[in-house]
Amino acid sequence: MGETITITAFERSPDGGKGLARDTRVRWALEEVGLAYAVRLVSFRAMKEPAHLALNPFGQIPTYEEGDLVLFETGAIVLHIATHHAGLLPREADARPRAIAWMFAAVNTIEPPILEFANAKLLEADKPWAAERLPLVAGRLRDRLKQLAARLGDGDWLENGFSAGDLMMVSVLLRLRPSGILDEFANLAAYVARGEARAAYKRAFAAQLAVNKPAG
Ligand code: GTB
Repeated sequence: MGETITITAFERSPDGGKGLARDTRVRWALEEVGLAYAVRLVSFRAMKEPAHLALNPFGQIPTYEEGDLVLFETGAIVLHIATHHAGLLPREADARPRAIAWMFAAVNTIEPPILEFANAKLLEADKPWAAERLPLVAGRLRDRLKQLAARLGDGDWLENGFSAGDLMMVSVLLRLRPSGILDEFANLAAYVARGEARAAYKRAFAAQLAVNKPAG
């Protein structure tokens, strides 16, 4: 460790800097543990060129470089940061893998139905079957959110104290806010707001917004 950390992010994010692109969760993790980082901005075209494909075979952002280490996949990047720096994973033998389980739950159980829902609304809206499919997809998403909301209950975080599991889960849930579905689950909406209220999240959000701010 001690090497310069460089991540990649959209030169121009399609959301205009609302924090929905996945570099935000990596910036947030770095801010939580107090690590400085550099950002290399890439265009959509550059992401598909060999230099970037060498960093991420899927031609996506974010990537993470630290000395000889090159990583892609935000779950792996956040886990790497959390493993090497205090503040994002509990030290207790059983609490640590449980926090990591929530990271996997975020990307493997909650994010897929959110993406399916987003795709159904945005990419498939003009298909003749769209009106029939959307309620099915929304129903599957609500089922998962209901389960998550039941587990969270009136807790502040998913386990005892904020962890990388919460960082990933809040980041994943944030994408739902514009749809209104998040607000159907009052405790999940409050949970996301708690994440956004953290000083480290605010710094991460501000940094990605600064990239996307219109000139002038
Ligand atoms: N599983 C990977 C990870 O977690 O790292 C997924 C990475 C990923 O989807 N990257 C997206 C990307 O590079 C950016 S975040 N897309 C370009 C491409 O595939 O060509 C996804 C994203 C983009 C924009 C918004 N937005 O504007 O609202 C939200 C989310």
